[in-house]
Amino acid sequence: MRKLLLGLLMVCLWACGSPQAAATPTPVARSGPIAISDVWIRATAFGEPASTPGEHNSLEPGWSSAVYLQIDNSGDTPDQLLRASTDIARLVELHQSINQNGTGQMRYVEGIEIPAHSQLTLRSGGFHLMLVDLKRDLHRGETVQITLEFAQAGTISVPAEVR
Ligand SMILES: [Cu+2]
Repeated sequence: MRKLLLGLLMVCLWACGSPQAAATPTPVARSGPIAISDVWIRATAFGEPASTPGEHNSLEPGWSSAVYLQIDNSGDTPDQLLRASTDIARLVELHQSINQNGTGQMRYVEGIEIPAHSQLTLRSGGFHLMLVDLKRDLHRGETVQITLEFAQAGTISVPAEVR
């Protein structure tokens, strides 16, 4: 029985695991050694289930959502994501989700470092871009343009899929 449960768990881990665990996704944009892939935004449409505990709930007032993406740095020097912007929000902040005394919280960060020859995934429960004061609702399937600004690689504009 224990073996069967373990087997089921393994199947679930494989089937339910994040796609990021697989091969590096195809970049949607690059500048020098920095490549961006798998950019997506959490949908905000009303009536949808609340997001993961500790993460942003689209039903909360304030009209916020989060952007997740993967950054690959194939260069010999570190780079830093400094800022981001988009037409659909008044402000984009760089955030990090942290677990403080058992409760999920977020804090503002000045920049997100991507060390040389490494990849960093902005994901639920970790670093993310916070869209503050959305100008409209975000529906699954649409694409929104996000502009990223790096210390070394400069400005990179990427399409983000609303999921
Ligand atoms: Cu946040």
